[in-house]
Amino acid sequence: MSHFSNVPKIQYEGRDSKNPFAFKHYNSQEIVFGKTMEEHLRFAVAYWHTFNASGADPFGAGTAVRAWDSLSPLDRSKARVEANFELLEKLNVPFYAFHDADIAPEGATLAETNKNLDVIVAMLKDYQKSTGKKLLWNTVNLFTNPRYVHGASTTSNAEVFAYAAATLKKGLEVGKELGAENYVFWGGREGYESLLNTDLKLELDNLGRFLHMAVDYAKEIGFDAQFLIEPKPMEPSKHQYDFDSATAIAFLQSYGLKDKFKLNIEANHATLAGHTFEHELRTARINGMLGSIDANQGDPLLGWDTDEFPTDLVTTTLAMFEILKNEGGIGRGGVNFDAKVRRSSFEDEDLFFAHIAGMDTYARGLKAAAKLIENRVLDDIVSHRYRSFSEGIGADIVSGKATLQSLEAYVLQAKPIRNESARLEQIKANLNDVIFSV
Ligand code: XLS
Ligand code: CA
Ligand code: CA
Repeated sequence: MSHFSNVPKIQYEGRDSKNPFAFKHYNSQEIVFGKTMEEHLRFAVAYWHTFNASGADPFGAGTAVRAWDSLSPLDRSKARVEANFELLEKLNVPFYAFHDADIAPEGATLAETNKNLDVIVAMLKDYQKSTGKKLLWNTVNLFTNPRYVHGASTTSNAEVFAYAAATLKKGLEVGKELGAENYVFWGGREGYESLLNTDLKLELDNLGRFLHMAVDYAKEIGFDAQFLIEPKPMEPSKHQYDFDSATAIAFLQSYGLKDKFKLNIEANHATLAGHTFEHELRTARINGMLGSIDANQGDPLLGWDTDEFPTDLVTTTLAMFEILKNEGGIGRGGVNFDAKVRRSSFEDEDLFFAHIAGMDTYARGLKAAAKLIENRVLDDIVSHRYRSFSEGIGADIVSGKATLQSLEAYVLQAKPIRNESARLEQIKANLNDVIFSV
């Protein structure tokens, strides 16, 4: 059954097209920097925002009008499966991503929940087979149900830890059944509100235990997805343990998990942490931990996680720069649109216009990033800026030959220090020229 009969298959028509149902920049088979756009970008649709979100906010009810609204819970889940594959097909998006709670209704018991999941997972599997679409990642929702009031693996209640672990077990089985490329851990309630009543050490140790259990069980059942931690500093918790890339990497290292995980970096979470998206990506990349991205953007005037579709060309260019510089590019990861249409964009067509906008913005970012690298626009600036470390005293520092004594002796006989301008305004203008030339 068609859920979006008004929407045609979206094709690439080029930058001069006036057709709103067309890509102006995303041309899946076009070769950029040695690979097709499709291979570089590995786009995914986020189930929760696209098929479950209603547009409700803390001050008002949902506005979205969807064909499945009036159905019973299980039928609604089935209709969303059909809608998912129709949308993926029409948008030419190869992947999707979900939480367990997005795809099937939660039952009164774990057994009932798992039974509902089995029905929908079987349906998803059939659709994957007939359409060739794939699961970029799945995860389990350990934050919506009131049982997670004190956290999931970092709760003060061992019964809740057990429930979360049982839910995770099923999530890994579902991921295996559907051939997920990755499995995501986002710790929405893994954090604390006040240290006055918190055993910080026990909570962090338990988080480590939980992740080790996941690694062990995945190995046991032969689920070979890449495991990803998704950092976020706050919201819903006041302080979340996977605060940002650097914090998550240090945690994984301390708990002996670094070689089992990579990071899923979300743009809006980076800004909530007081960083740019490219800062988070660069930190992950230079540590060999860049796994996948959640492509969205926040609103600079609002301090919360608005999950807007990405339309900022500077950000997508710098994000794609990091991905192109990453060994193996995005690898098994992808560009997942963890983004929701605005409350005022409540019609079905908006789901398509929003994804077209995001895909075109990433396609342009990819082209601009490739040009930045091919023309060594930033690389030459950076290597010139740090050239003092390639010769003389700088080379001695980098090679480890220099000591405090040798550096003191050098300074005592050296000429006065001469610094150079960083030329940032000029560089930003060059960046604009590259972005607007593609
Ligand atoms: C919420 C997160 C969440 C994760 C998956 O802010 O972005 O949706 O991506 O649990
Ligand atoms: Ca996310
Ligand atoms: Ca978010």
